[in-house]
Amino acid sequence: MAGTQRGLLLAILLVVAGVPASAKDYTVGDSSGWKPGVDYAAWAKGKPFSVGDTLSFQYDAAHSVLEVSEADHGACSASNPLRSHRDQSTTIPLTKPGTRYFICGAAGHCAAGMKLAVTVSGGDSAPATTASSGPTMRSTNATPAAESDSSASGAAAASGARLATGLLLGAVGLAAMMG
Ligand SMILES: [Cu+2]
Repeated sequence: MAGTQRGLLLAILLVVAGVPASAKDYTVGDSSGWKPGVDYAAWAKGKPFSVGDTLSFQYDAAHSVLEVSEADHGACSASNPLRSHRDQSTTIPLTKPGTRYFICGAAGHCAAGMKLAVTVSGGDSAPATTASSGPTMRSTNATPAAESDSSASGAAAASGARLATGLLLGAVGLAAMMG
């Protein structure tokens, strides 16, 4: 009985600690989208961007999304983007902690407000939690499947749910062995 309770507690802890609470998709500027005249600093302020979330930029053909360095973000320089997107509907997966910077590449648009800095918090990342769970977890067949799911693509929400299921199955198996 005590072993079962301990196992259940472990299962709950694994799910809570190992999975980003729920992956969110943030539409940049909300209903305004990505265009001049919107205060994206105000939009971003207070939003709890986390690893596993995504940014969705919606814009027309006059605009673009350039991911740039902090310096280029500050200077509105579009000459050396890290990545550029022009598909008018751009989804950016937030895959690791840190600050990311985006501007529009059209002349004058960054100065007109099309600049965004997003600070992504990591919390306890799922891979680290899985790796530190020890050999018992790895001996179950649920865990490798979940790991390959989570690294396979940007479908973070779907794989996060599968990862949660995998962790839960692994923890239940562990609880059974401990009980
Ligand atoms: Cu623009």
